Amino acid sequence: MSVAGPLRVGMVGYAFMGGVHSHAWRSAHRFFDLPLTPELTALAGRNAGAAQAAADKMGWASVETDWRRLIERDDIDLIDICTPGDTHAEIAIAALQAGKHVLCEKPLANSVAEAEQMTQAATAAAANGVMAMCGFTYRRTPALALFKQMVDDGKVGTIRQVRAQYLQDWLSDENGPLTWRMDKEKAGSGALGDIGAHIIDASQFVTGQQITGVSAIMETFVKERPIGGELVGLGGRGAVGADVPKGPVTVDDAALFTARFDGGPIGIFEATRFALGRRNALRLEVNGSLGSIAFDFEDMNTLQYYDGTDEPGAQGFRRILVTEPEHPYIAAWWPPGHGLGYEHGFTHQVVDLVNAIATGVQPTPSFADALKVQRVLAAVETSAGNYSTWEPVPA
Ligand code: SOE
Repeated sequence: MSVAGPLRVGMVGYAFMGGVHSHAWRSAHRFFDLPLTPELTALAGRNAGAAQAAADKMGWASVETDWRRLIERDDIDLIDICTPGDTHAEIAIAALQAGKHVLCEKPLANSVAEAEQMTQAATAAAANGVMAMCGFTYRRTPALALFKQMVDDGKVGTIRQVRAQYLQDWLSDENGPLTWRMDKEKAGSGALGDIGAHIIDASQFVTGQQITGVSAIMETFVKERPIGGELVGLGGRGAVGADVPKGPVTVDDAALFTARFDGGPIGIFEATRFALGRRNALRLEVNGSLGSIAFDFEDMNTLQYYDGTDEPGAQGFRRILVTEPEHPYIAAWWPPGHGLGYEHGFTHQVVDLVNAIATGVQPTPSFADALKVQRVLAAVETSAGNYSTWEPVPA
């Protein structure tokens, strides 16, 4: 266990993301040797009672009812933003200007303009050793990290095609309640920004290339939903029935687009919350001149690899069980074959962020990286609103 100095964290928000971030802050230094030991110093939430209950459950030492207090406190080094997208820019910019490191949930912002301002604040802060990182955690799933290593090692040769899907089904029930995630003002967009952002980031991460243009369609299948009712999970279960008042859904339920990358590949992307039976299928496949690699988060401890140079008659996809100590992040965990889960990506995110802060090296994905994702999101919306015309993504 590390005996390093502390990294005192203040977290804003305490729902699903707050829970998984808390787990990561609590556990990272218990498995990895870290140069700084995270301390769960304060949690901020507007409802004092609910925030205190969350802090007690998740292990936070104190509570504030205004996030600005976290930033004023001199016993806090890092602000972790786990709130809806409409608050990211204000909190992140204030924190960075006050000299606090920032970890911000994805997508970075609700608009390109906000993301640009956040990136400017991050660049200015970085000159003083203050770091900012965006939470595209799937990069830190060992199999996806191995995917990138194999592409970088030339295992697929020249990449020709990218196939990316993020399939969930928690909105399939039309009587599932209306939440902030279906409100454009709060969430920015629907499936596109929430989960499409992950596959945009993952595809740019593994290929090392940028998307240069898109042609898109988007759809909102259920245009209004019941207000209130008990939220179960993300909101798809525990439907509230047809006889309560309804409010408008102002975001997309599904977003599909084709894309071009700057190194030559073409790509096809699909983000939906209506793929009944697909609970959390983040899938990514790359086909190259020498081989193919495929990943599916519903089988997250494995990677499929097709080596086109194998001898004829012995060719076929091989299933790599990504649980060996040679694989990214695995040496700190369990013996081969025992497997990791969703939460471990967040723990690895803390590990990489803490190391970056201690060494003064910019962590990735930086706000500038997340701004590139934001530009793709904006281009998808523009194209979809314009009968799928080709929409260039500004470099
Ligand atoms: C909901 O779709 C969600 O919680 C996303 O917001 C997360 O980023 C993803 O990891 C799981 O699904």
